[in-house]
Amino acid sequence: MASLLQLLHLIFSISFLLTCRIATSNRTPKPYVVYMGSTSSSNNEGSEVQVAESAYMQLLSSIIPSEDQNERRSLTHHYDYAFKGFSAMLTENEASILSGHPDIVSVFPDSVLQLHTTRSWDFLETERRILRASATYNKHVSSDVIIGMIDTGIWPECPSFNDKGIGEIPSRWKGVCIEGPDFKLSNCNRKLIGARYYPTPEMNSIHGSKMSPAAGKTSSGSPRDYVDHGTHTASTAGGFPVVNASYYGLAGGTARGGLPSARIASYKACSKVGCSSSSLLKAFDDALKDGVDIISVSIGVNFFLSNYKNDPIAIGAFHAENMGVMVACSGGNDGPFPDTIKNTAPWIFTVAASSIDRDFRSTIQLGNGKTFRGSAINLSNLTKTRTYPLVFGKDVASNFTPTNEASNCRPGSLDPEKAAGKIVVCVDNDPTMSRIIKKLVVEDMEAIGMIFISEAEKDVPFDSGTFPFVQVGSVEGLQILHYINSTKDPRATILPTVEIPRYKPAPVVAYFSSRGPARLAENILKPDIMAPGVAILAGTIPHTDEPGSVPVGKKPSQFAIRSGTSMSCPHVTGAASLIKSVHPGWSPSMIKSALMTTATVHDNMGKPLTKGSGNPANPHEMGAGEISPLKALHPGLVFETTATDYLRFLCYYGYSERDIRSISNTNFSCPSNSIKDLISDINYPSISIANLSRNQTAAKTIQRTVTNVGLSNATYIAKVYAPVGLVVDVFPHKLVFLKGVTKLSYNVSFFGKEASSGYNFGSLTWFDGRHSVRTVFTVKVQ
Ligand SMILES: *[C@@H]1O[C@H](CO)[C@@H](O)[C@H](O)[C@H]1NC(C)=O
Ligand SMILES: *[C@@H]1O[C@H](CO)[C@@H](O)[C@H](O)[C@H]1NC(C)=O
Ligand SMILES: *[C@@H]1O[C@H](CO)[C@@H](O)[C@H](O)[C@H]1NC(C)=O
Ligand SMILES: *[C@@H]1O[C@H](CO)[C@@H](O)[C@H](O)[C@H]1NC(C)=O
Ligand SMILES: *[C@@H]1O[C@H](CO)[C@@H](O)[C@H](O)[C@H]1NC(C)=O
Ligand SMILES: *[C@@H]1O[C@H](CO)[C@@H](O)[C@H](O)[C@H]1NC(C)=O
Ligand SMILES: *[C@@H]1O[C@H](CO)[C@@H](O)[C@H](O)[C@H]1NC(C)=O
Ligand SMILES: *[C@@H]1O[C@H](CO)[C@@H](O)[C@H](O)[C@H]1NC(C)=O
Ligand SMILES: CC(=O)N[C@H]1CO[C@H](CO)[C@@H](O)[C@@H]1O
Repeated sequence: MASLLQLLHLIFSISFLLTCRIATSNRTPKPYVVYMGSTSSSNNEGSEVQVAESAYMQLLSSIIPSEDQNERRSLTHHYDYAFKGFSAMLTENEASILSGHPDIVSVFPDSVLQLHTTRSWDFLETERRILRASATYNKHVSSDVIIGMIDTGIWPECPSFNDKGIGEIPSRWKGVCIEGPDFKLSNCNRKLIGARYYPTPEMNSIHGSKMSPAAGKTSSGSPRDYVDHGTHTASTAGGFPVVNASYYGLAGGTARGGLPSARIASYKACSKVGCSSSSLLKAFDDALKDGVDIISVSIGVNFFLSNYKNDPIAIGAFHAENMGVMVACSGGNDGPFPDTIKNTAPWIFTVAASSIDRDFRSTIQLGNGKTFRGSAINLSNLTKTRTYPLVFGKDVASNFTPTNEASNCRPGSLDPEKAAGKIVVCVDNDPTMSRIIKKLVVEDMEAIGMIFISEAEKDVPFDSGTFPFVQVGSVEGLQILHYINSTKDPRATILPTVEIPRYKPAPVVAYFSSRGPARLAENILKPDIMAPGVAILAGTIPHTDEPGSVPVGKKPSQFAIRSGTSMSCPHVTGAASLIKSVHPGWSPSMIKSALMTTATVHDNMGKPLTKGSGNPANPHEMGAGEISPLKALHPGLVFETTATDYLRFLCYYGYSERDIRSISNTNFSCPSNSIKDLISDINYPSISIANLSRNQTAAKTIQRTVTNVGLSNATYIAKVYAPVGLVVDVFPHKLVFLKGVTKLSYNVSFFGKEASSGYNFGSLTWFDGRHSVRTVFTVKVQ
């Protein structure tokens, strides 16, 4: 009840906030981020930082009118280590003046980014396949890979952050463990080696009045996680192995991170409400200064971005990549629609989500004895021996409510008198209202349980706590509605959830996983890769004060089951850490290439990977395929994407040479013919051509360079899979790495005269008898 009211209150406050924004005059100061490009390498010492800070202050005082100086002459954050800039309160006018300043690359509103749990906030869980694999390597890998998690903080008491058997903290580590009222220095250890926090958007600050004590606890004055997102992602990426981990008996087994020996540094930049851009940038700057090796970001913008220069994740990740630090990001949960993939800059490792070989099912038993298997994670206490009245939402509508609203169980649409004590059936033909809200509505009516008919979400179980909740697809849903129509006294019960191990087929692309192509630059194929993101078990915070989350008589679970690309991203972070620990000298792009070219495109039935509908999945859905971390340790060849490639990308994308020089702190000159089509030529481990004209008399040629990281004197032969009509040639067809030769180039030409219109998907594989180096391509034929 309390949680429903909080939620509705929040929704109201957010719309109120938006209305206020629109009404604000352009003279009201608002938070902005001012981005000034790369630091010079000498800027990284303490005294230099102070110089930078005072320079920012001067810049600020030069544009703020003198009468406002006392009030507003202050920086919320300043960035000094990997990149330059600051955040401050500015009027629209001042922001516009600043953006014309020659030292400034961009000025953008300090907007709030979202956590990439499923679109309804009801994130779900993890998988053990990869994790099991890493155990083999634990003994002889260095344990000095440091993973920086930019997220909602950490719950240090979670057993995943135990440091038993882990060696001394690497001496190169410069990070700190910052204390708070509820976070002590002793909460850090040799596993959790750093914890910082930044101002986060708060519910309190959004609507100015106090929330319930539980919500108030999401204080930003400590590195502690009060959301659970950060604890869950950190334990997936680098958690210590915990035997007998389970969620009240479900998903039981050993829970561990991709590289159990990895160190974790937590940067809390987000609350439940989201993450402010200025805090995210500060977290990136600090993580790079502290000396992390890999950064994991399960966060993204939820609005259309017109530009990389206005995206704090793209900016932070660019400078990380420049310093040899990989950044893995979730691709978002806005699927199954095309053009929804987020975090698509070429220097980001963009992760899609798949299901795993484990499923959670709950049986619905109707009064007539018929049963249906639905998808559920419930802690319900209903049994087979008793059934309850079953009703469709529209049949228990409150007065004057449109039928469609009540069928969807929207807030305010049901009559508590009619719904109490019953199992309520709800549909989902209203995508703006998430199932967690519907569940809260039905629970609030004091109903006994809920059956949710959703073709889209039927395969993504949802943790409904102790409230009996089960999902079915439209076929089963129709039969249940028929049954309700067919009898005077429809009844049903929802049986306990059971786990179905070794579920087939798996992996399957998750319906919610955002799809390519990438809006900003279609000539880079996104997402890059896919990893488990449906019903993932990992560490959590003890949910003690949310009613209904803990079964009567049990202790709060230390593990939780969550879904979202938020959960798939740390799997890739963990896999990348494993590779980094075996190949410490590899650059981020080499690690990315290794994971992409060895990814699998087959499921556990040996068939081509599919999406929820059962149709084959394509690279806009799964990128190069599902990660295969052990194979990625020996990729044979890798594609190195260099700093120059990224700068050329910025030229082709259309940035001015002046901006690119600021961003990179170099004297880089753009190629004279800088057009978007040339983006396809960036040395990336996949190929995307956004526009292949049928009329073209000559083929379109793309160049790639591979680096041999296997034995010298290897000979690779190319094999192409292309759809009928699209002619793809590789020249040369054979790559011979003689002794001393590590890099070779080849050309791939695409000729589309006979190809079918629209997207053509295929692959090019180099094979030396031992390694398969597979690159996927997408070609849009016009
Ligand atoms: C794990 O659980 C099983 C059964 O509940 C028990 O027999 C076993 O001792 C447990 N192992 C550990 C290490 O706690
Ligand atoms: C189930 O648990 C709730 C409390 O969570 C209790 O009110 C209800 O009576 C229980 N139902 C059964 C059938 O045991
Ligand atoms: C149930 O009955 C109503 C009205 O009699 C009808 O409109 C609806 O289509 C029926 N639904 C099913 C699933 O039979
Ligand atoms: C750019 O070129 C100028 C003049 O040639 C030189 O003074 C400056 O140091 C160069 N800057 C960088 C970042 O290389
Ligand atoms: C594709 O290329 C053709 C000719 O090369 C051009 O006419 C067309 O506008 C381009 N379309 C897009 C979407 O770029
Ligand atoms: C392509 O060829 C067709 C037929 O020859 C012609 O009508 C059309 O204008 C051409 N389009 C372009 C972009 O050249
Ligand atoms: C490569 O060289 C090694 C030793 O130099 C030799 O044993 C091996 O047969 C060679 N392989 C090929 C494919 O030539
Ligand atoms: C690839 O094509 C470019 C021109 O399109 C040419 O300059 C280069 O030599 C070719 N590379 C190879 C390996 O054939
Ligand atoms: C995961 C879980 O706790 N499932 C529960 C669902 O409800 C049945 C009936 O009470 C329990 O036995 C299951 O444990």
